[in-house]
Amino acid sequence: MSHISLLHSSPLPRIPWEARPQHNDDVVWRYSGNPIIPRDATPTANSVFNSAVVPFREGFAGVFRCDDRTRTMNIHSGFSPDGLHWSITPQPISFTCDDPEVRRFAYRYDPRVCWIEDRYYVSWCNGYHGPTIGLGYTHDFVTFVQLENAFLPYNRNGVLFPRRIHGRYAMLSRPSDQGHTPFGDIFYSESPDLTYWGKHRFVMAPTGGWQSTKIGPGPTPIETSEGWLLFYHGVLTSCNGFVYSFGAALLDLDQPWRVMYRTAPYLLSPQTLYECVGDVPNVAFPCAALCDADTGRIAIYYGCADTVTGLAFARADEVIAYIKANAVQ
Ligand code: BMA
Repeated sequence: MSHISLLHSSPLPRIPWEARPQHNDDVVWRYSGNPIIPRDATPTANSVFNSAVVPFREGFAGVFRCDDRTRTMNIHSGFSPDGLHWSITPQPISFTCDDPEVRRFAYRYDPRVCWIEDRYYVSWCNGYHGPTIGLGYTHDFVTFVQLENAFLPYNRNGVLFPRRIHGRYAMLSRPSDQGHTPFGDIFYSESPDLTYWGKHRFVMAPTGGWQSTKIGPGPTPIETSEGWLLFYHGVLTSCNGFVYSFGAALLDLDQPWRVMYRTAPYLLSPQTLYECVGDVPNVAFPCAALCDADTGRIAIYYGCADTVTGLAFARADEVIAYIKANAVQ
C-alpha cells in the first residue's frame, strides 16, 4: 500500500479476496460468487441481507438480518471459516438483560458489529415504540447481553466507532420516522458508558443524485492516516421508488463530525440481477467492512434487494484517492 496506513487495525491475511476483474476499473468491485448468502440460509428464512461480520477466532462470525416466513425481522448469529461460506444459527439471538422493559422489542434489523477493547458490540435498529438503536455485546457469539437503547425513537443505523474518542464511546446514527423515512442526515453522538448519549453533532446531509433523499452510515468506520473512512448509503427517489447505493467519506480523526471529503459519484449502485430484483428492488446496503492492515484490502458485506447478501472488494489507498479526486464540492 502507498503512504496511507490503517491505524489500530490488525493484519488479516485470511480476508476474503478476489482480484479486480480485467477490463474493470471500478474502485469497488463485486465478488464473482455473489450472492454469498442465499435467501433461505436458515430453515425459516424468507431473506438474509443487511448483515455484519468480523474476524473471530480462526475464522469469522457475524450478526445477520433474517426476515422469517411470517415476515418478522430479527437478528441471528453466524459463523464462517473463510468469510464466504456461512452457517447461520436457525434461532434468533436471545439477549440476556437485567431489565425486562429493555428486552421488549417488536422487531430487530440491520445489525452492525464492532470490536471495542475487549468485546464485540452489536448495534441494530430495535423496534421499541418505533425504531430506535438497540445495543448489546458478546464475547463468543453464543451468549449476548443487551444494554439500554441508545436513543429515543425514531432512529436507525447506529454505527459505533471502534475505539473511544477523547475517552468516550462514539456513534453515528440517522434520526428517522416510523415509516419509510423520506429524509435523513447523519449525526454523531458520544457516551461515557454506552448508556447515556449526548454531545450530538451534525455530520452530513443528503446532497444530490444517488444521495439526494437520505443518507445513513454503513459499516464500522475504518481508521486511516487520512481520517475515518466511512462507507455510507445514499437514497435517490425515482418514479418507481427508492434506489439505495453507497459511497464513502473521510471524517476528521479527532472531530469525526467534520467531513473532509465525500464522494459525488456512488462507489456501487444496484446494477446486477440480485441487487435489482428481490423483495425490495434496487438496494445495495453495506453493513460491514473487513480490512487487512498489511495490504489495505477491504471486503464490504452488503445487503442486496433486501433479499440476499453480497460481497465487494476495494483497496484503502484507491478508495481514499478516489474520494479526494471525486469529492462533493
Ligand atoms: C431501509 C431499511 C433497510 C432496507 C432499506 C430498503 O429503510 O429498512 O433495512 O434495506 O430500507 O428497503
